[in-house]
Amino acid sequence: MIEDIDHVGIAVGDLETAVERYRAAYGIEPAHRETVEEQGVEEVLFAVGTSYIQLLRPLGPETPVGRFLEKRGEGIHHVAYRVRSVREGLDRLRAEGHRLIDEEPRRGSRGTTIAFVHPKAFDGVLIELVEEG
Ligand code: CMX
Ligand code: CO
Repeated sequence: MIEDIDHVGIAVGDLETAVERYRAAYGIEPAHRETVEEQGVEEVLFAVGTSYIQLLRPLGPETPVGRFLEKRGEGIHHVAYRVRSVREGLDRLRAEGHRLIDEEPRRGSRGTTIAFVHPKAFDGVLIELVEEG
């Protein structure tokens, strides 16, 4: 069901500094910037091969990334797998007995459809399913 790594989400305290660091160090330019209120983040995407690096800034302390920064500090927040259908992916994981965060597909950035799977289900890694469009 996994077609590709869509992105790796990285929680940062200072988004502009992190973006500049990536630009200067790796010689890459941001491909997309978006605020996703429903997820409580502002994100910047760098395209790398068929995937993205997603730098995440929390919109406030009481958001998933805000709580993560408070408890764990900066670092990898989640891994996103690209799938053909998020709905089919959720159905499959639910049928296999895995703990989901989102029971229904939601709207992500870039017009994608997304859903999150609980980190307790997969070895302490928060997983996001991403479907283009
Ligand atoms: N990766 C791995 N483990 C994580 C985690 C993460 N990103 N965030 C929390 N956890 C762990 C905690 O360490 C904790 O473990 P213990 O019970 O062993 O201490 C447990 O999960 C519960 O953590 P918490 O801080 O009490 O829980 P939260 O209220 O922060 O909820 C989670 C955690 C994963 C359910 C919540 O962050 C969530 O719903 N995430 C999905 C949405 C999201 O992350 N949006 C931002 C990204 C948007 C995007 O990519 O577009
Ligand atoms: Co993401």
